[in-house]
Amino acid sequence: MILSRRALLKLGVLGGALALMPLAPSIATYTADRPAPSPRIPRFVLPLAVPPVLRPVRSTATTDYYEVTQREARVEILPGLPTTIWGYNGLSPGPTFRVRRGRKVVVKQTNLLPDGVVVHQHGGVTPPESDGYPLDLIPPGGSRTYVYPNEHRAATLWYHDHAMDQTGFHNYMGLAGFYIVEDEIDDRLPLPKGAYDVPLLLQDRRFAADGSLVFAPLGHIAVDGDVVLVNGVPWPRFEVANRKYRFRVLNGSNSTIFRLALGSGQPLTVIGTDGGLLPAPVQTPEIRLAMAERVEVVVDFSAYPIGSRVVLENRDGEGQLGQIMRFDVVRQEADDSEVPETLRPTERLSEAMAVRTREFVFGPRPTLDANPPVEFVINGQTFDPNRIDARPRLGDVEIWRFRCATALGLGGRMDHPVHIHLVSFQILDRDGAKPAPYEAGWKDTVLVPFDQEVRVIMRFQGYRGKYIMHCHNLEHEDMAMMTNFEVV
Ligand SMILES: [Cu+2]
Repeated sequence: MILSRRALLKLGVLGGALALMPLAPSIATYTADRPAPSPRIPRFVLPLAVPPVLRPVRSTATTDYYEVTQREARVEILPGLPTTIWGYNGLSPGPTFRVRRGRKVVVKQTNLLPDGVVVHQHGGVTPPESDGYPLDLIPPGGSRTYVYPNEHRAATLWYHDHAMDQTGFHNYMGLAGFYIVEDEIDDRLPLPKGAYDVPLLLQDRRFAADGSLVFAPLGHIAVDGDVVLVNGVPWPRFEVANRKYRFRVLNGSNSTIFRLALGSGQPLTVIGTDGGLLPAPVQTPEIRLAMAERVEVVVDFSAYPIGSRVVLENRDGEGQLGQIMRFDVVRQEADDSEVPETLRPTERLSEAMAVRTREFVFGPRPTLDANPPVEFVINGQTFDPNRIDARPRLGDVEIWRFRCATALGLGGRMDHPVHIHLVSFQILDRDGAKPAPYEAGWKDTVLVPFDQEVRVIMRFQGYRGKYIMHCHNLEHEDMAMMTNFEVV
């Protein structure tokens, strides 16, 4: 059994004094110190992998049934070195769900891992019993059936582990995959489809000399890797035709924010956000993508001669973290796809529709009980499964205002990507100013920078019941930066 990080803190075994501790029999290393650099490997050599689409085990007129087994697997991520991962069906990323809006999906998840797990469909409108509440653990050897009505408009959702106190480690070990909802509005648009519609899961990781994963939640504040993985492949190259591609980009890192840009200087054409297509495409030179956020972009490679190489950069990354992957334009192809001027009609929620405003202040708070001496709190409190901090009524529109607390300079620059389960929201403003145009669509996760106040507006619809809101820096989340709300 793996002790939770908070339990270890209470026992006083974590902190600077602890150098190395094997976590769950020798599958990975947990270190409280700054670890050695990962083995150096050449970039842009390995081909991009695209996760396989999962097929249902059976289907009826209304429902598709799937089965997934969570298990350990030994894979080759760094050339010539074995890495133990935890994967859905032994894969990381897990297999991709591609489902239809309105068609019910039932997933039987079986846990063959040594630790209790929870599956959350991130961004979904899901009944509370299937939403993946952190305490609804599937024990080792057990299984649980999740029911997804798929009432969500077409969007790039994802599924990942959400186990209490262990979400960071479980995700780091590989428990994440795409869940793509499709509908007739998306079908009718002439956007790139099929092999030209490619999901890209971005993650940073750290490896020991023997290839095993190194999990280093420095001061329980952040896990920062020194290898960038795209769909589980370090710095891949992707051979493309000189035509348009749709990329569904997900930041699946524990704690790392990316700032995406093309090395060629070509702007990115943003067509969608967390919750689906924008009303109209937006051009932008770069995109800040925090943990759990998704952005859909179209890149037109017809601007480049055959033989061109275009690097997807991370403008926030130093050294080799400044590069993510490379597109090699290798062949000529006809292109009948287009980016239309209007994508999807979107209802704008206005302040006048809101019946109330709630305020949430994200910690840290100083404490003498932990090392480093901070607690990760929301409105001054760590998570308590029995405490409900907000009770919005079904159908109501509310404004939630987010800001960060700074305490004694501790975590003075700590940003928090805030994720609200069940609902999609729109960003009203950042410090009173409109958000970037590429953030103007439906969202379920919003970055709240340490020095900024962010207001979001949403309608509580779908289901009554208990859901959570939390920081999606998974280390903060595991330090109990979560709160319950109940839709009544
Ligand atoms: Cu946080």
